[in-house]
Amino acid sequence: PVNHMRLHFLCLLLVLAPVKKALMAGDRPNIIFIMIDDHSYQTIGAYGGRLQFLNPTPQLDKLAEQGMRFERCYVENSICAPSRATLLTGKMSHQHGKYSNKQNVVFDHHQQQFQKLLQKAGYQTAMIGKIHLDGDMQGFDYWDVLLRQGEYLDPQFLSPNGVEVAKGYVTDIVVDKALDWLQNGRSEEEPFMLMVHQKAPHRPWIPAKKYLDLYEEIEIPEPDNFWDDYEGKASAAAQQEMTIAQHMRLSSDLKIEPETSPRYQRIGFDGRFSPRHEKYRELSLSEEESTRLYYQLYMKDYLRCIKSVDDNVGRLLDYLDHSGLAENTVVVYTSDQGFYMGEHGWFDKRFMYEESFRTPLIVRWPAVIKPQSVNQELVQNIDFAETFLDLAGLDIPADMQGQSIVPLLRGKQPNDWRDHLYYHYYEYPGPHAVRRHEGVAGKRYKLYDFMEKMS
Ligand code: SGN
Ligand code: CA
Repeated sequence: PVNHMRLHFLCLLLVLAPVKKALMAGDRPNIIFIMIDDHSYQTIGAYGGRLQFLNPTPQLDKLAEQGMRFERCYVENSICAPSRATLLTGKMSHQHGKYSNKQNVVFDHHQQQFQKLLQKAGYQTAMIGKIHLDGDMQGFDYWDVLLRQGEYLDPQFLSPNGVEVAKGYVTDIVVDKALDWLQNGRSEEEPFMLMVHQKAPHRPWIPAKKYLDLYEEIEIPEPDNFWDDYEGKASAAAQQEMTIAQHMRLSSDLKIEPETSPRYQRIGFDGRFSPRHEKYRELSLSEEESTRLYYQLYMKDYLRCIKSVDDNVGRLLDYLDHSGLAENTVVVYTSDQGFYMGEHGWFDKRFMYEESFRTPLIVRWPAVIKPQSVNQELVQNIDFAETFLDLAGLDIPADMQGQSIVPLLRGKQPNDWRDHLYYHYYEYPGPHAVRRHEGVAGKRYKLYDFMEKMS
């Protein structure tokens, strides 16, 4: 009987061996999480659309080509600080408490956050760039974050050493710091989680000097609904303050007029727009002509900012290739929310309409993800924290509200995947005057309710 048992045991081992091997592929991978500020899916080549002909993002397109592109990734509150608090906690705004950008709505850094759990499990954790949550970060071995919103030129960074100015263009600086940490700041013994967070292409859309003339001779196509009159929509659609026609500043936003406000002088517009001031000094345009011109200026500056973002993604990917880390490093590219590229005549975000509710998500993980994958499931920014914990092989706390997307990355189609998302935008009154609203969205329909009477 003993021999019999031994035989059974051996058979079991033989049967389990390939399963075990499959489980090992991609075990405790490194993670590089890249979060961009206000990057619309409409301006990523891999997402198709009307701007594809510009080839605006060759590096991101390559990333998508080698990995998985999510077609239905959404946020739960389309605004910066709440989205970042959701990223760290895996919870919706009403649970993590940072439901608005307003400074008197405070993020409690003492609460549970995924990076604290990763750190405890032996991951090396680092956070560089824009996080937009006041106060000292917790759970990061290394953190060096932009002060508040962050500036494009000579930005201030906050770290355990206090506030320091870094000279140069913010998009390059963030990746310089990230590469420096990868090369000199970590040990090779343990896996790492590195968060690389860009300020660009956030307002006021200041391009790097070398890209000031990029796309200059090109006419950017307007979206079909550029001249939307909001007829038949909830009155909130007409009551916002984010139209290209009415709400762009001629100075800091469009750079047609010289900037005189102390804030922008402080961050140093450094004369880079003087030729533009000359060019448009004597303009006399009809309302329609000026709206069209503003759209061109806005879109080109935004796309120029994206060019630097894309270049810098390339720098990170090159490092992974050359260091041999690429195979077992998960690279995640996303934004804190979507953005309007003239749809409905708008810039900015906040609405549960598709362009701002939805956000790009591209994941590359050569050891596991089949190249050129496209995923159509409903995923949301509440899923990030759970996904990182799952990648590290850790349990997901019951009070986190999302779901790990690792099964989707492995090419599975779980039967019990969600079929609806919840959304809630709170910041009214506030910049751009978007009314508070909440809603649910499935793959096909959305139901939302504007709280018109809130003051
Ligand atoms: C600033 C911008 C707004 C923008 C918010 C929030 N104005 O207030 O246009 O909507 O940030 O952006 S600015 O004149 O200061 O640029 S967020 O991405 O941080 O939520
Ligand atoms: Ca943002």
